[in-house]
Parts: sequence; C-alpha cells; structure tokens
Amino acid sequence: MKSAKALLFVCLALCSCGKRGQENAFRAKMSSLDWGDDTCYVYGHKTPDVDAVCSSLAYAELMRELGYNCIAKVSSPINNETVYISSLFGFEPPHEKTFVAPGTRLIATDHEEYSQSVDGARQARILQIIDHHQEGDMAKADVPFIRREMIGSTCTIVWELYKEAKVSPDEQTSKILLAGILSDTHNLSKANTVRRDSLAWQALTSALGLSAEVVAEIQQGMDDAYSDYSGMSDYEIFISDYKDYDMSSHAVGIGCVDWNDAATLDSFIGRMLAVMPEVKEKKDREMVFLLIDHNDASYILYCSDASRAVAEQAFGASVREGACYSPGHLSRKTDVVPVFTDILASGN
Ligand SMILES: [Mn+2]
Repeated sequence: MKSAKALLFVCLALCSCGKRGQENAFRAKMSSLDWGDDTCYVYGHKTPDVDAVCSSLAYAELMRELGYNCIAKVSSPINNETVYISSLFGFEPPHEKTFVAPGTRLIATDHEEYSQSVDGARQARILQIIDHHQEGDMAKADVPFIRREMIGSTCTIVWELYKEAKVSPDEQTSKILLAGILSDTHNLSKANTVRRDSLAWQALTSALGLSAEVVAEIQQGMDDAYSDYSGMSDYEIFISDYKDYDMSSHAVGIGCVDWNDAATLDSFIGRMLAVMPEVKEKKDREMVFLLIDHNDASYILYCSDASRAVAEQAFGASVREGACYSPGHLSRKTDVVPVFTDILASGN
C-alpha cells in the first residue's frame, strides 16, 4: 500500500513536470532541434568584442544546463577589453578554433553574416542565431531557431532566454552577462540601449551586489582597456574592432577605434591611412573604412577611389585626403552599415 502510494506520487510528480515542460515553449523548441552526437560550437563574430565572447559563453552554459553538448569558441583572438574584464571577473575566455569542418553544428551569437563567422560556417549546420543586428545572410538559410531583438546587447537577449528556460544564471554567468551588457550599451548610455537592457542590468547588478558606483568604475576600466593600444602595431590597432560585410556583392570591411588625444590625432589618422592598403589586402576586401571616434566626433577614413565615393556620398566632402568628418559619435551598426549598404545597393 505504501509503495503504491509512493508510485502514485511519483506518477503525479512526473505528470506535472511533463506538463510544465510542455508549457515551456523555449525548452520544447530546444529539444526539437537536431543536435546529433557531436559537440555543437557556439561562436560570436570574428574579431570578437566583449558582447560576442560573453554571449557565446553564457549561451553555451545555458545549453549545457538544458542537457546539450555545447562549447563556446572564438574564431580569432579576443581584444584588450575582453582580456581586462575576464581577468577582473575571473572567467576564462573561450579557446580559439579558427575553422569548423563541414556539417559541424553551430550556434551563432552577436552576428548573422557569414563574412563575420568562423571559417567553414557556410558548410556548417546552423542550429540557432541569437543576435541584435539586422537580418544577415546566415539567417536566410534554414535556421530552426532565431532570436533577433534590436536591443542594446546580445547578452540581454541571452539573459532573457535564461528566464524563458527558467534557469537562474550562477554568479560567474551573471558576471559574464553583465560584462556584455556594459560593453555594448556603454553602461546603458548608448543610444541603442532600451528598457530591457536596463532591466537585465538591474537584475544582474543586484544579484551580484554591485553598486552603481562600482559598475561605473568597471566601465571606466573597460573603456581604458578598449582604447589601450600600447604595444600594438598599427595593423593590430586597425583591426582591434573590425567587421567584414558583403554589401550587394561588394566585400567591405569597417573598423572602429577611439582616439581622444587631440595633439596626436593628425599623425594617428596618417598612420591609419598608411596601414589601410595592408588591411584591404589581408582581409581580401574591395573597400575598407575606419571610424575614428575622437571625443564623440567622428572621422571616416577610406582608401581607394571607390571607397572615397561611398564615404563622401554618406558623409560629405573630405576634410583631408582620405578622411570625411561627422560631428557626433557614429555607430557602425546604425549610422554607417545601413547607409553604405543602401549606397552600394543603388550602384552609387
Ligand atoms: Mn553585440
């Protein structure tokens, strides 16, 4: 009798669990994916920034919590800002894996363009895309789960997916998610920041017991690391925050750097112009551009006549050889990529 009661209890428990499982659309979607037997790799974009690294780490962790064999990787070396925050927060950045074999299962975070993805991605099986950029060519293939939200940080989306999955991130993962949000929203100060980023920020900082003052100090450290180019070659500086795009079959590359010292700005622009032909060659690009943020004003550097035409159509006549100017900070994602895409789609 006793054991019959116990059996009934177990049955009821299983039924209610099963019912809860069914009610959880996200978990159900995950279990419907074709995971195969091999490891599924989670990658952010090439030349990864903090959001790319942290979204891949935290999402791989969520997938493992749900029972799937996922590991985060990076397709190229991490930047100084990521080195700084991973050492401050005590987490290990993903290991580098520069190529995936055909048929490898992938999850892409913080990007959805093949040109920004790990080499081999075109022949891989893309299981999921978690991103906050405009629809890219990866998403046009048959990807069974895409979560695209045009919000401040991919890590905010990943935090929301933890909630949907009813998994609470541990302390380490909370730090990782917060790092991505801080970096991509610039501590909630960037124009792309929305209320959902703030909600994630609030939940994570309070779970971690971090005051607003401490968070501001951490942000300052990340900013300093981002623009600490000491010991780097001009080429390395140029590609420290760089992305490739295919715009109407034009191979375009756009880098972003900060340079706030007015006294050396002119010579810095000269150095960056001098290294552009090498970037164009090594990245196999038809056009390359560099956005220099100078105390919240912007210089747009180009090399070659074709890229000059695009830059001048977007930002007006050059202010010096090789450079256009725009007052105010320019976001690559919202102020430059869509404009260049339109110009190149219309054939100039
Ligand atoms: Mn991002």
